[in-house]
Amino acid sequence: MTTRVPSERQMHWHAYPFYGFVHFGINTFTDREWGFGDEDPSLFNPTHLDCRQWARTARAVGMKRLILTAKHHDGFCLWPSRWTEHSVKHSPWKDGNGDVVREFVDACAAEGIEAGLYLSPWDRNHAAYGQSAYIEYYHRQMDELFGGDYGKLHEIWLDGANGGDGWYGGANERREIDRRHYYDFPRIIEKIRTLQPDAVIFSDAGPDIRWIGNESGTSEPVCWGTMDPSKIVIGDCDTEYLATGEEQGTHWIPPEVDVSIRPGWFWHPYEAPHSLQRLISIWFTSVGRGHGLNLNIPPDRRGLFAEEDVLQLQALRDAIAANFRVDLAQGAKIHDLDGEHLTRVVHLPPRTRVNCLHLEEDIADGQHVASFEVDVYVDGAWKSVAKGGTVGVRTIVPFDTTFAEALRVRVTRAIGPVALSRLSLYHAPNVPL
Ligand code: FUL
Repeated sequence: MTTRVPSERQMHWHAYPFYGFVHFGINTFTDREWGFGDEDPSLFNPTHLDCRQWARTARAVGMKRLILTAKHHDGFCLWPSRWTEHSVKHSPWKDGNGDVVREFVDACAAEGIEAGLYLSPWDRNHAAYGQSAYIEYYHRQMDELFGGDYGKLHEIWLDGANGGDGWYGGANERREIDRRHYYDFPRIIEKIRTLQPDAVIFSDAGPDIRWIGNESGTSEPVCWGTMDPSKIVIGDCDTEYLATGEEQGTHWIPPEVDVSIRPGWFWHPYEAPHSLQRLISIWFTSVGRGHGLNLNIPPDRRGLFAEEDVLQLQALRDAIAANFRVDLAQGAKIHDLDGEHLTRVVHLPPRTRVNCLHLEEDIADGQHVASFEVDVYVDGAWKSVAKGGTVGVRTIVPFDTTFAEALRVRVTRAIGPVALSRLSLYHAPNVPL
């Protein structure tokens, strides 16, 4: 079987492209983004931790999944791991008897959303980091988290960062690793497959989903779900390659856009959520291009999503819903023209206002459209309104509002037979500026 088409696991992931990241941990209390690893666990003390509020918010805004940082680079564990003292068990929260991961997975289950976990390979607390003993420690932690005690997980997030310096059990030094071999990612991936066969695995190079190559929520109009993972070293990769994928790539490894609702990944008292306009733009360059949108909402020191973040998420949900209320192509007369590639024409009532086109390819056999153009028929002539790149799972193309009596999509280059499975047309009030 060819690997240039999505697996069942990936098809499930494609069906639910909007989900949330939850960066929470010792950094929430120290006001840092990358904790050094020497933080005192007693600093971890959320006053009103309520994972149910996270999950309820996520469900209400249409997110299908949440992914929690069980351990970030500082090494502090949000569950009482047997294998380290650097965890919630030495915090005042619930007198050291609490388990955030447990509360998190229970809350997701109660709200009917999927749970995923981030377990940072880089660990600035662990004395053996850089040696093989640390890798065994990482595997023991995977056994704890993924082995079944916390139920079924749907996404495992493998981070590639490594900044070198750290506390490392008091050594307080720089530790460079061989990024190509040290973690032995193939072994880690094999273990996750065994323990959590339904989970999609994220890393720079997949195996199921890849990084888009930036953390600002942007993407390129030409982006292939296919790539060649052997060209990527996790944590040291060509971000331009990740952004476009590769037309003739050997594997289907579609991108996830990970971005925070605020400037930082962790909560900081002086930061505020992005504007609604920016969030709308992010939605269009992620979900609107067929990618996953993993939107981070950092709980505050109470252990709650901040009110202003929740309001912004609701505003985003409403803005997007308003866009796609009426499909103007529904019930319209549509015909295809023969030619080297497909041209599809949609006939509209005179003076129909349009500004947004939604296309999808049937990806069961992979994606084939490499470029297309969009024209409208108005005042007796065809007028070009947009040029597009790949279509794939989904591409939603906003353009300047115009009257149209007809609209046509001309595929201008394709790498295989084109099967457009959806063409919808909107007059959307909330498009990127
Ligand atoms: C990066 C990390 O270094 C950031 O802190 C954050 O967790 C982001 C999602 O991934 O690699």
